[in-house]
Amino acid sequence: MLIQNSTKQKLHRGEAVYGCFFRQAEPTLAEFVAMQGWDFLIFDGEHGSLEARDIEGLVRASELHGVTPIARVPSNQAHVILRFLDAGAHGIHVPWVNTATGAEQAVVAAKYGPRGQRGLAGSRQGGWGVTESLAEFTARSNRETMVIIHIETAEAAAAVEEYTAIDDVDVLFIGPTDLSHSLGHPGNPGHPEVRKVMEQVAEVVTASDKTLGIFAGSPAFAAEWLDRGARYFTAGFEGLVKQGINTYLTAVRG
Ligand code: 3PY
Ligand code: MG
Repeated sequence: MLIQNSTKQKLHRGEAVYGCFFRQAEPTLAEFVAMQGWDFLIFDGEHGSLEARDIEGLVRASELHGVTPIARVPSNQAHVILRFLDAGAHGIHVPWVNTATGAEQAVVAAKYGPRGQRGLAGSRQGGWGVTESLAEFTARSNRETMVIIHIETAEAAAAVEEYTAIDDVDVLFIGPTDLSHSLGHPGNPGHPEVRKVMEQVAEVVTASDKTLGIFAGSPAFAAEWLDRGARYFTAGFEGLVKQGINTYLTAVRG
């Protein structure tokens, strides 16, 4: 299968995209989740135990239903990013890069030359060299692979202007939970100080050519940030299941 990133295409058309974090090493469950109509799924190798070897089956489940498979990698180290992308992910979420230099390192690890230095071999992402030549694949992969960088510490938020200058970063993504912790209000992203920093980040990103992304566990929060210019939204699988179960049990028990 030739990698084609429908989420990236939608963002280029200015459309909003919606995805879901997923951290179970269960391709069948991932397939069911993919069938619900998401633009993308993010397989979580940070706050989850997913390894590159788990990603392959999850990517297949996603591709089967035209949903963009993205991996949240545990760090920006080149050998880590390489394994998640080679397993077939169409993009990476990179958490906890607190400097623009760290973000640039992630881009270099994710892209082939001349932009980057990703290690080249016939891997799953490139159809093992069967579907097209490696030369064609490197160009395609550079075009289709997305890089999403988290802004989730006070240090990163203060440097956001520098992040907007990095070529080939597609999305600058606010992580409200880590940011709340970093700003001294753990687990309270609604605190006015946290809100203020998120709004400052949003202003800088929306004035640049990068897409603003944010974790939005509720439709109301997503709608508010759509108005603020965000176009890349994520929710979490467990949070949505919890809401569904609570709504059901509350209704049936009166
Ligand atoms: C955060 O809120 O810290 C995130 O990383 C969202 O996924
Ligand atoms: Mg985070």
